[in-house]
Amino acid sequence: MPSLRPCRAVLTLSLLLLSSAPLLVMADPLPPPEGEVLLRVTGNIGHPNVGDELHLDREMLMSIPSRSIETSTPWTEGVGRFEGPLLRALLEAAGTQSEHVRVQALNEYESEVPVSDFHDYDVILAIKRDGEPIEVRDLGPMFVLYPFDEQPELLNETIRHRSVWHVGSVHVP
Ligand SMILES: Nc1nc2c(c(=O)[nH]1)N[C@H]1C(S)=C(S)[C@@H](COP(=O)(O)O)O[C@H]1N2
Ligand SMILES: [Mo]
Repeated sequence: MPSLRPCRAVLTLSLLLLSSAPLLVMADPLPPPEGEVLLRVTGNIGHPNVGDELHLDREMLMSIPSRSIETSTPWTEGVGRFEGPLLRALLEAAGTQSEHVRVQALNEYESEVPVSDFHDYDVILAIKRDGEPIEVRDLGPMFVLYPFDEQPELLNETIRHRSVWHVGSVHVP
């Protein structure tokens, strides 16, 4: 009966869509960290790996889409080659929706950063300088780095306040 064909097609299509839907919605959640936890993403996140938080060790941080930025900064000497995960990729890995995040330092300094910055600029959590880990007595273990030399308009007070050093956690409201 030809009139049944569209029904079967619709049924087949629905089954296909249903079976592939979870893949479209959920990125692979990251496994719990094995090494020392350097960063915690807390609050409203869709992909936690320890309780309701996302904990990352150095290896996991380096596995997130990253880039290398050659730049000078107001806080470091000369031009460095800084490397680390892109903040927009980190938030994607954590599964966040919010328009702002609070980047928190180990020493209690914190700053609210609009997520739009991470799409407008290649902002990274710099975790290496010239191939070497960044010591806590410098700006480490990680600091928020905007590509200052590529976009000199970033050298202003607002962006300096968002350039958190000694980052330990990111809170998603
Ligand atoms: N961990 C940490 N990060 C920080 C700060 C801080 O006190 N602690 N100060 C912020 C502020 S307010 C500014 S302006 C710059 C500091 O830049 P400056 O002191 O070299 O002007 O770093 C930002 N990042
Ligand atoms: Mo400041």
